Amino acid sequence: DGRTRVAVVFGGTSSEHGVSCLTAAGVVGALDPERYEVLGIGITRSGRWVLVDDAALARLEVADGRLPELSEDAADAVLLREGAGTGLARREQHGPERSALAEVGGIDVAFALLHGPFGEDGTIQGLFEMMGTRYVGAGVLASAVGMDKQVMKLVLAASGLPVGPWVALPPARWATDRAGCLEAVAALGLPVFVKPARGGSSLGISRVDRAEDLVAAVEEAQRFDPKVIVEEGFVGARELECGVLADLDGGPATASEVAEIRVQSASGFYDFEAKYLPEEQVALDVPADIPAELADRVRAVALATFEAIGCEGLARVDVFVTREGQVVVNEINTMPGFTPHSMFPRMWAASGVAYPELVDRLVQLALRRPLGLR
Ligand code: G1L
Repeated sequence: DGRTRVAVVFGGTSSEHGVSCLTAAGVVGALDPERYEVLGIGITRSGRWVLVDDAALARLEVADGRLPELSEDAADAVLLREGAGTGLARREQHGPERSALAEVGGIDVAFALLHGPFGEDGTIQGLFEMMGTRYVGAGVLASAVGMDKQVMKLVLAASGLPVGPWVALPPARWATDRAGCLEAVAALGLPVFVKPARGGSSLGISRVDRAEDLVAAVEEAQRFDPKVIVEEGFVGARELECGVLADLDGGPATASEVAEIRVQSASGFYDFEAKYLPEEQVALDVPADIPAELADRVRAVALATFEAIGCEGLARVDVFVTREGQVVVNEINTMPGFTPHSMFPRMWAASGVAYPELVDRLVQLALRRPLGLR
């Protein structure tokens, strides 16, 4: 009917299933129905791919204080033929498999709103590449680099960007050279932050203030990723964020107003609890109350970070400002929180780009993107 067909892939098997559903509701609600036809593709908690009709999309909202969730009752409508990690084991229980490639034809552009492995790590982007489907946001490589904190730091450091000291603990090294690992970590001083290398959310992260707590913290992080990264904890640093958006005409990307996260949580950092539960403990200032000179430096670092990893579409860059005033990149997030109330949309709203405009711009960017090598 002349409208652009937009597939929204959401849900997923990760801990952030509900957040993804809420994000899908935001994106779908922002797409102008006169210009866009939405095709909802859900991935249930157990990993089944299902078609989500308009009525079911409209029901994706917070009810009784609970995040939305995809129903497991829906019939399999879309299945990956070879769906590594996406519920392949359950295939037999749910009847004959059918190919996603056959059933989801005619998509002009896809949004993947999925968290963690098989979502923001480049794998679903690779699936889209192989299908010949244009998609919003970072490509395979930038997604994978942005997901892996060790590789991210290597790329940023090699590009001359300021990153804090870190030690990566791959499982084999931890298993065979524990003393070497502990020695390398000790050189970082205390406190340190111990994180799953490819976490994405804040699960499995801990702040370690005493050397004797390190092993337990590493083992906790390993529950989420066999590869762990230990980072110097910047005591007294401010946490700032900046949104980056690609240019529609292929020019240089643009950086948003800078925001600040002021944490008052017991654990002393912006953790999973602070992010999703008690609003009181974390203050979000959009824009941040900082000198214009500092905001300009943060924006410059954010744009350089976006370029360094070869990002496309959008990204949120999180930085520390040390007590000495140096801007250090903490991380780049190629799939930032993206409900209308999340930081990235709020930073762009403060910069004059409202949520529906933001979503529209992302779709238009994806439509203009050439397929294949760019
Ligand atoms: F498609 C975009 F725009 F690139 C995009 C995709 C995913 C933006 C933001 C997100 N974020 C999420 O999907 C999530 C925060 C719900 C999980 Cl990573």
